[in-house]
Amino acid sequence: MKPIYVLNGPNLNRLGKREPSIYGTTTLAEVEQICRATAGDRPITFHQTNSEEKLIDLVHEAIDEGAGIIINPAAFTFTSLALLDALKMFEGPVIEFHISNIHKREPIYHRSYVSMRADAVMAGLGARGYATAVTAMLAMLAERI
Ligand code: CA2
Repeated sequence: MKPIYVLNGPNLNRLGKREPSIYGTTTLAEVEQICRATAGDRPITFHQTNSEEKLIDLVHEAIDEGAGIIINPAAFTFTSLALLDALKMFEGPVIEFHISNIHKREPIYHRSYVSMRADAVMAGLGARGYATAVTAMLAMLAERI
């Protein structure tokens, strides 16, 4: 069975350690456990990188090996046409995920390039919302069979 790729962009390795009022106290290691527990038999390929190049390489890997992508692109959401181009090459479902509600924040956080490809966009559910994203992805994959 092909895995769901859960990809996380820059600074999310600090999750749970900084700005708990915005991002909460759950760490990225805990997020990974939550995703795996929620996915059941469906494998999860989980990564975080601070590098735009590495994030694009991971999307390329998912193009060859992944069933679906859940991506929290962090700041690359608002800057990276290269990431958008890579995601456009992926044929399966894509969920754009943000821990915080980006639309409640400053205007620079309102225009997402990734949303131009994403099949669904989730924001503001906190770190535990990753479980909701995995559940939604499982349903999206089941509908495709
Ligand atoms: O809410 C989200 O998930 C974000 O994608 C997180 C990004 C931010 O640039 C987006 O606007 C929204 C990254 C925020 C900075 O990273 C931190 C991670 C943990 C703790 C503090 C900051």
